[in-house]
Amino acid sequence: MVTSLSINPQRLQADFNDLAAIGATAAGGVNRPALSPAHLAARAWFAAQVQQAGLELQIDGAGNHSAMLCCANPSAPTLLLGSHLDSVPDGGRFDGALGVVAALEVLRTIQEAGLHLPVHLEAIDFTDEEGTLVGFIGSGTLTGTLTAHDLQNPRGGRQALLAGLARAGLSEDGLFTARRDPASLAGYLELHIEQGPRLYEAGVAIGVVSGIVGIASYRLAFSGRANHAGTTPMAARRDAGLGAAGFILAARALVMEAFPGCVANVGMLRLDPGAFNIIPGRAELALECRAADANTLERLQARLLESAAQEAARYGLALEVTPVGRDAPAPMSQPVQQAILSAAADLGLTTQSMPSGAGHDAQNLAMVCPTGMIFIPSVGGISHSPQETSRWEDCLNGANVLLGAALRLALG
Ligand code: HGY
Ligand code: MN
Ligand code: MN
Repeated sequence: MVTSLSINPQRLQADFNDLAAIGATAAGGVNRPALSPAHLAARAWFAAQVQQAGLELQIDGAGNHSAMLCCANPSAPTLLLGSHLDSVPDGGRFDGALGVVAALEVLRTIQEAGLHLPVHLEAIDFTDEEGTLVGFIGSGTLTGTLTAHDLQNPRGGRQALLAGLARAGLSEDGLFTARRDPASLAGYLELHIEQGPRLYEAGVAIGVVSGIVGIASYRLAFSGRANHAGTTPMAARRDAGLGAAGFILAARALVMEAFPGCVANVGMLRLDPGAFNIIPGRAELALECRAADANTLERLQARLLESAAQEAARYGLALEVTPVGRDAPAPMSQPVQQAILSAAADLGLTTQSMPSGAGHDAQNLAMVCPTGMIFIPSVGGISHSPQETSRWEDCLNGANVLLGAALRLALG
């Protein structure tokens, strides 16, 4: 077993720091929404790193960028390692980026060691993991879980999607050429920060992900009547803002009382026309809810929409509900989890099996090939924020576990 191999820490850190400077924000994070100029600059940087490493660069119809380390057998399957270079608006430096630079570093380490594996290795950066545009464009098209219908009314709006595709030189039809034959995939491994507090609080080095939550997204709109804020009696108002406010509080109460382990979030609220002296006639909300299994997610979605309808009725409002995305929950492969556990044990690292409350490209890859995720601690559990950070020692441990698990899966 090739257990003496380890990644080059200086090279990984140099890559990570160079990448963190692309789309860097004054607050210490990154702002690289999918297919934005900053994201495309990050991809150009990645492409240059791939070529500088003497690896083959591959870009598919969905814009997924890959480094390829091919084995001697052209018809061998491919073991995918990777994550995503796009970020949420004003996000952190580690979410996605760590997994991509670690995957590239694993390929370089194996190439330098002159190891000849029976599978191709691929380090991939998936398009739009964060759902700024649609959600999982890259992994969804590669696995066939994303359809043309999903592009008609996406989370980020159709115009933003079309603008992003144009900026990146991609086409809607071209996206679907990224589809892979599942038989061509030996598996998928992703290193990622936990984005929650559990590993950090428990003092555990490595999280072995057991499963990834399902996510359902909706755009809600409460409609009442815009009117004069000064002359309209309080009892005579049809204030859309009240429907929104009532729903946000009711959603929180519902999840905390009846759906332990689940979450619901209203991450965007817009009141129109939006003036001091006009009663809002319309309130638009971005709603997302998450659950570890499909049945619970179905029940949660239904109860939340019921609650929204009750708040609309309470304040004499109309309610429009538009589904804008749904990603199924996914269990992780037992053999891949075992490979991660063995790789961590070889390094004397503590491990903890845990579900992922965050969505990941791995939940799509799990539909078509053996898939697993490696978590490392997030300091204070903070993520999707410029304050997101992880200790560098943990990042190195994660990259070496990624290397060890990849070798186990490749060599069997
Ligand atoms: O939203 C998520 O859970 C992930 O960070 N994309
Ligand atoms: Mn991520
Ligand atoms: Mn994220």
